[in-house]
Amino acid sequence: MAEEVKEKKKKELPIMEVTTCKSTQQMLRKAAEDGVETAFHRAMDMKACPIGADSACCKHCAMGPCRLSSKDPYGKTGICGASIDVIASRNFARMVACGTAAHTDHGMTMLDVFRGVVKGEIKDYQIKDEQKLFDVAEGLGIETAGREVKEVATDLYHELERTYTQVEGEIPFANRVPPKTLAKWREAGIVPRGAMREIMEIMHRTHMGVDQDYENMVKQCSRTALADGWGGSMVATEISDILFGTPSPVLAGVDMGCLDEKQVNIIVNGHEPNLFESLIASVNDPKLLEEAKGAGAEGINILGMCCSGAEVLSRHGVPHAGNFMSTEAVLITGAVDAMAVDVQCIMPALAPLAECYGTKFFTTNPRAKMEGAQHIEFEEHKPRKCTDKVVKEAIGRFKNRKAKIVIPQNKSLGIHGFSHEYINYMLGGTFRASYVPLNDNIINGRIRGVAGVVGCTNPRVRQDYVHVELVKELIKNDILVVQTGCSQIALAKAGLMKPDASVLAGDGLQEVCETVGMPPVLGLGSCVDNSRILIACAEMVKTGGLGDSIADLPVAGVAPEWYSEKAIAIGQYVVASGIFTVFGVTFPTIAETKFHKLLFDGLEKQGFGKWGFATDPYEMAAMIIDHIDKKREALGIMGERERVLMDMADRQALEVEAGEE
Ligand code: NFS
Ligand code: SF4
Repeated sequence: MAEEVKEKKKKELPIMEVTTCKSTQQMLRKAAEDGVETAFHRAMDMKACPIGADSACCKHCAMGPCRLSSKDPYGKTGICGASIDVIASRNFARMVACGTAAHTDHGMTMLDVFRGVVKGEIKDYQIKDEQKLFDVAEGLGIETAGREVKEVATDLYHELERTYTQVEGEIPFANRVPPKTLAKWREAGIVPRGAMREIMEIMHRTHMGVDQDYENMVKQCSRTALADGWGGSMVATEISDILFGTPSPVLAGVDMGCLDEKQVNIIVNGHEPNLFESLIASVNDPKLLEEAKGAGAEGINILGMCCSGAEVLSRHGVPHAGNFMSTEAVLITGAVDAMAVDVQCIMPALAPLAECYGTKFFTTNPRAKMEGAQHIEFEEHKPRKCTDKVVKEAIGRFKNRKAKIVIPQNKSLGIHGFSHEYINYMLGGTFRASYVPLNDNIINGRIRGVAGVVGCTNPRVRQDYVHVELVKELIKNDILVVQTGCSQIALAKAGLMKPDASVLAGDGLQEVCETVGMPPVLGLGSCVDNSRILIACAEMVKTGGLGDSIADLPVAGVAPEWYSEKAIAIGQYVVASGIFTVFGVTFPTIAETKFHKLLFDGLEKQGFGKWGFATDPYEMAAMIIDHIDKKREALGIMGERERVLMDMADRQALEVEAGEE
């Protein structure tokens, strides 16, 4: 054992190569001193399985597991006779199903809270945004004139529940889809029924011996993924806005410098805003504040991580400590008194790591327990019971801090909280809120197009590097960038959420940003808030001048450092909605296969979007710019636009800069 440890120490983690996040770099150096390891270390020690990476293996039954050859994918089949296309499409479908399940279960939880509030059973949350409640209800054809909030909310609850449960017919928000896009879906038979039904069907179809046709399987992937994007995720966003408030721009700090040694530091890591909202109430309780002061603290400092962090950052300006690949690093500061987690993207490594630093670590959701963590169940009916306990435990740890505390002094202030409603208002003004100015600026070429840059970070690529370089390249080429999730946090740390970051934009985009006073990169919130991007796209089509379906728009999506199955579900609904979507890191297909060609080419020919893949940020940018120009060309708005790409000298200068420290 001791020898094994020594063995590991010999292989030193090349810190500068694995992350560009300054705080994470500093904490990785501390990790070496403290003798702890992180996912970066484990990724160095464990090579990704090449057959798995190509999705060329199947363990769906006990005749297998079977593995095909990546080099000669059609050279053999599984024992049952499954070809590479059957195996890879089935694996892909299960990723879509799992990602969709994650988002829709979260959305349904929000809807459960909403129902409890409407019925008066849950008293700790209220309907905060009545205007939004009425807007959403009206959009779904629910009568609002002269009716009480409670009546409208009850109808809305019942209507939205169909998103999950209905066994036939189209989900409610299908009515937000531009008519031509919806017609395309109807023609292909992919308008989703309830998410439960679609996920069930995928699980059935991916069982051995059911759907053995990759094209048919991809249809069900689209249908299920659409039940996420225009269903579960959209409901999560809309209901969270109704309950907790629709975001509008707010100045907030991001990065580990937001930790404060003199205060009790509590981090929430996860995805469901209700836990966070209750913690906010707890830390504002004078009794608990008194208790913290009694323990010698100046106050209680709460910070977010990952996606629920991105939501409260957007809604309330709560500081954010970092993205997915910093969740371990932040514990290494020793400054975190308690970390409470709920669901999704919580590394199992966190509990033992927290123990090394004496940080109290709590799971809170009945769905997500963890060995080595203390479970304090969060109940929607008595949310404060859980979050008050977390605060008290954190105060206890503050009093008995033993770990050495090192807080990286990096903190970026930026503007967050751009909802699709706010974009409307910001560009159009109070009295003529609309997307007309956005469309006009795209048509006149000041804005070349819009890219949604979203998704995770992944220890297989240099943390934040691809996000940041890609976004810089895009805005330089006058592409307005909208962001969510861990990607938004990467760019916030890099300082691009400030209005004065518009100096990095091309002349056209810069002019628009300066006129409106907005940054060239707009943070929209968490990953379920990608639904805000869909709604914005639908608005752009409705506003006119940019074609009559989402597939006509000069827009693109990209998840440059993705890791999660949720990302695959998102990618598939973005593609099915008509948008070109580029992924980095790795892609679970083999390029010469029919299944791959369908995803990367065939779908576009059928009138949908398509997938793209690249690992280099400049290559990604070039692909996106080309695609946007192709769409502009087709719309007849190309004008005199020209591409400004980094030349070789620029890139070499950059690499030198990155290599030194
Ligand atoms: Ni999205 Fe959020 Fe981050 Fe990726 Fe995970 S936190 S839901 S999955 S890693 S962006
Ligand atoms: Fe092998 Fe077919 Fe069973 Fe998969 S379903 S493990 S390919 S025999």
